[in-house]
Amino acid sequence: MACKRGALIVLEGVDKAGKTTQCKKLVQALQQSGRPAEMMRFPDRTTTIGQLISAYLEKKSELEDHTVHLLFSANRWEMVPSMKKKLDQGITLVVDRYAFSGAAFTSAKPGFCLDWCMKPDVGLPKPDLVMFLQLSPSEAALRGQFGEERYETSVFQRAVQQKFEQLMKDPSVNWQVIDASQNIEGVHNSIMDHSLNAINTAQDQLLGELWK
Ligand code: 2DT
Repeated sequence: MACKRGALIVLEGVDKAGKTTQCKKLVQALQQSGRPAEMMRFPDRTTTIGQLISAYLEKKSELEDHTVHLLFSANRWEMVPSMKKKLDQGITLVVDRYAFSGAAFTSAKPGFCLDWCMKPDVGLPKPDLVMFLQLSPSEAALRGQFGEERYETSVFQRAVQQKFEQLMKDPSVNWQVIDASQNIEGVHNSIMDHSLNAINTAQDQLLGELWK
């Protein structure tokens, strides 16, 4: 490594937990403190694969459940070369959803097991830190109606939450649970603390491989 590598930091959580807001604030705060950082999100709806996923989520098209699961995974794999390049250049990547959403959402559908759902993402760049923004379904409901996209119902979100809880039992991943019921600044401060730790630790370590 010519320069110290950036950290791969992921934010996960159920809908309304504030992931996107917090990703943006984290990137801004890191940049302001002189640490190169960029935001990414999955699905990345800008690529050809991402457009197929986006049409499915907007209910403009139907896709078979296994097929769309593999497309979500392919949408991560297609970004891997550019992710590795940026991390090598010392840029910290702050990612809004990753393979954990992939496994949690599909395995919440009938007929899917978590193990099968994790398989296509085995070997992806392993996050140095995964923060789960924890918000109870009742608190999420207070933040307003769900949107119109596929998966945006309280019944499905509860099933997804249970799958996330199973994924968080895996000690090979650096999970940190963040209380997302605090105000925006409070949540941000916790996220910033964990992120600075992860950035310091990651710079002297090789990037790992997820679930391997
Ligand atoms: P956003 O609202 O954050 O754009 O998410 N999803 C996401 C999956 O089912 N599998 C995946 O691999 C990922 C990354 C979660 C769009 C929806 O897509 C779901 C919500």
